[in-house]
Amino acid sequence: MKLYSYFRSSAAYRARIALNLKGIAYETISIHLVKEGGLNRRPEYRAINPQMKVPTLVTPNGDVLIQSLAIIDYLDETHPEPPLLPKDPIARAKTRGLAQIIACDIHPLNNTAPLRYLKREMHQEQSAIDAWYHHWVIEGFQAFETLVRPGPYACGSAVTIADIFLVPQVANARRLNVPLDDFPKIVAIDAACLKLEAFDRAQPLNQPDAE
Ligand SMILES: N[C@@H](CCC(=O)N[C@@H](CS)C(=O)NCC(=O)O)C(=O)O
Repeated sequence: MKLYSYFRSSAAYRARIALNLKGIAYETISIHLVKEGGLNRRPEYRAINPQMKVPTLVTPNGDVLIQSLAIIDYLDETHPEPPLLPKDPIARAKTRGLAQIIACDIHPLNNTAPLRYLKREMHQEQSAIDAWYHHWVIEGFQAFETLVRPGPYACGSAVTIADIFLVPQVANARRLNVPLDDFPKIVAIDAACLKLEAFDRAQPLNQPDAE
């Protein structure tokens, strides 16, 4: 498989964790999201992923998959071990709910494209952009923190998509100096996950394109 990735992209980080958990070998193709206004905006990459975001996964058959959640679902369906969701429908829905706090309600407001728009098109000061970033992370993390009981992972003794989505968001929050003192359960889950080789190997600084 081929993964179009950028070391700092938390959405690509999710896909890297899932690939590692499943033991799937993959080639990383780095797409620099900052250099020259973002190499993801070049026509060559747009032809692969019209949304011009990472990650993009290319399967051995040449199928091109976009969106980290869809990619992770595909990996889970085609490589069922270890499962990334519990079997029980209620537990599955709760696990998906946790992952979606991050995927749907934190990350879309806070990733490169909206932050760049706030700066360039809305002419906001960096301090206002930082406040925006912190606000949405803290609001989402407050809900996540209330809903979990580390066991040691977000949904018990097995890693799930809730962990796969949480750990990259925590890395981003740390990079942007969001205080995590009010989130001891999140910090504990993050630490438990990062002890696993699959998470550690997926970390931004362990990527071939890390700067
Ligand atoms: N919902 C998408 C989000 C993908 C996304 O926003 N990726 C960011 C990096 S984390 C990106 O490629 N941004 C570049 C841009 O939009 O210009 C997913 O889960 O895959």
